[in-house]
Amino acid sequence: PVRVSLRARHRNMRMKKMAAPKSSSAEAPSAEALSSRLEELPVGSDRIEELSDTENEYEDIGTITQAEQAHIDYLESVTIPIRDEPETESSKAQREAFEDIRPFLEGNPNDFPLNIFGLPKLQREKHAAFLKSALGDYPSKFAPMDAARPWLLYWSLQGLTALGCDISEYREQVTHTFSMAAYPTGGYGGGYGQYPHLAATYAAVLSLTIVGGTDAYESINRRAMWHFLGQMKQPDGGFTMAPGGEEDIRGAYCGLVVLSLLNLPLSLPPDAPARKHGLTTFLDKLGAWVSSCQTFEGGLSAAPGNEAHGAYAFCGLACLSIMGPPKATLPKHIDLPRLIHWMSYRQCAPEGGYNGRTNKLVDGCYSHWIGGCWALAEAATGRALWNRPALGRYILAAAQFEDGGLVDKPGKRPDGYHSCYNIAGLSHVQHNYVYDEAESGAGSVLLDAPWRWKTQGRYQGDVLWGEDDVVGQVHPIFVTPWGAAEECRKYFEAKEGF
Ligand code: FPP
Ligand code: K
Repeated sequence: PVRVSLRARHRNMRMKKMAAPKSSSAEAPSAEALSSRLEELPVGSDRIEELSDTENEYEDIGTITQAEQAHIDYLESVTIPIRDEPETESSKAQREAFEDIRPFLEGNPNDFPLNIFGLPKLQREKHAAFLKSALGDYPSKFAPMDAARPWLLYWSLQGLTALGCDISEYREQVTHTFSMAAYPTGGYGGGYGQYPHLAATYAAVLSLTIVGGTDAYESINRRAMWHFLGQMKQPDGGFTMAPGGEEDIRGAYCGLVVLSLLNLPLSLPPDAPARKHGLTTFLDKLGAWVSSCQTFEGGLSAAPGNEAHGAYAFCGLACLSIMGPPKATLPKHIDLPRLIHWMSYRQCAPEGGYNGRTNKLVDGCYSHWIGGCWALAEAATGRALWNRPALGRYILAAAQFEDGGLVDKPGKRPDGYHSCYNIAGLSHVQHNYVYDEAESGAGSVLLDAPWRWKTQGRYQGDVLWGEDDVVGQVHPIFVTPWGAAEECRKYFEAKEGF
């Protein structure tokens, strides 16, 4: 393997303020010089090469904490995976992406204020301002996003609450927006008059859950929702995303989220087409259907026969974790050793963030899609195999956009999606959740597994973030602020019938 050494330049940045470089000749090699040296390395060789020797560049600052040392050790130990002989589009993209990311791992190109570990601080105010700007009216260039409006609201609301912002001022507007997007025969579309879709429905129900309150809850037509979901349930056990639409694992997850949050009956409505095929409940054949999405790689795909992908893995694991205790449903339907193997290989070195699938690039959104899988897998296996500080480091150092909002990777523009899921990922890194059988779930036995999670303090390993960089707790299944989903479910449990 070609080994490159990343120096803990974050720490050096801090030193720089205190002590000038010894001489200008000791300046760190430029990024261009580094990449040309990387080019010169014999491809596929097993030579170990130290590329960036900036160790003696600055005065030492003396004592460093254990956490700082762990950070430095990490930077110095990471190895770029073997580069295969043939240059391919993927290998080229990987190399170019790494060169874009590298300066952010080694330094602080955005000139953000640094935390005590030498990493950029969480730019809370800037991100909040960015997310707030996505609530309200949109400029005309947003027209192609019209069908995704529920998502825009959800990403902003979820991101803002995780940043600690009070979103109650949006409650009325959000309730009004979704009362217009509700389809008369059930479910939500992107806006007034649009056909219903399970993704829009998921984002709408979660948004209403986040703002909470009787008006928001009561704006949901649960009886019509039950009928709509009954139309989505397929004879083979899965769910389509829309009437006549594609059947994929998003449907299985979104469908169960809505059933569980709104405490809807598990039996299929009388008019559900799947009844003609002998199915009687929403759970019939579902575990086996999700199981058939696990691929030879160990991850889960959108539908049987497709490629394993992080976003679909989360949907599948979360769906199973709604069906019952993860300790029971995951081993029953998933080959866990294979899954864990695949998940652990999604964490990119030396970037620290996750990619979504084999041979693809790190992207901040997988901080949630894969990062969020670990608590679920851990509830089933008792073990997690991920480097939480490394992911936190990618998010803080490489995924924060200079002017606010978070990104896929340096060089990309921020958006609500990447902001929401980077922040959720940071939350998964920082907080522990455990599934507790003894924890009183919801009063009802219907899909009560998601209500048995409890928070269990902060990550106890080496941290790279200070108090200022800690985001809020997020429900591991619903991806809503801790407590909001519980409120919603309780409200509907207290109601008789629809
Ligand atoms: C690959 O895109 C991405 C997908 C194939 C789908 C991802 C799906 C989601 C993010 C959402 C699913 C969840 C719900 C709840 C609806 P790409 O090829 O651009 O990215 P890649 O190179 O990282 O794979
Ligand atoms: K992508």
